[in-house]
Amino acid sequence: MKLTTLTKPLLVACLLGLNAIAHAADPNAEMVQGEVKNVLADQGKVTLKHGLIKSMKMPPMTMNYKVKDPAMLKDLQKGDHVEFQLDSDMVIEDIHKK
Ligand SMILES: [Cu+2]
Repeated sequence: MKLTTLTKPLLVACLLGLNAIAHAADPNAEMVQGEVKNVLADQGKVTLKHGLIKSMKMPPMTMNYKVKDPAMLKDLQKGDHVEFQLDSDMVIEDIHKK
């Protein structure tokens, strides 16, 4: 899709708005079980094979997730079993090994 000069600023404004809503780890947020398939440190992302995420209505799958802080990736490696929490933008706000 080609973005017009009108939709571009709107899209940027929308993304900024979503960022403003992102907040600290919610103690009530769903803990999701997963397995690290890859660590994409240069992209600030991690590839996770995850179980059902009820709150997002997402079935089990393998996908890339962005982490809130790239430092969260430093102790993770392929094969690690983890638990993680997502914020409303589907960014990992908390992840740790089980
Ligand atoms: Cu997924």
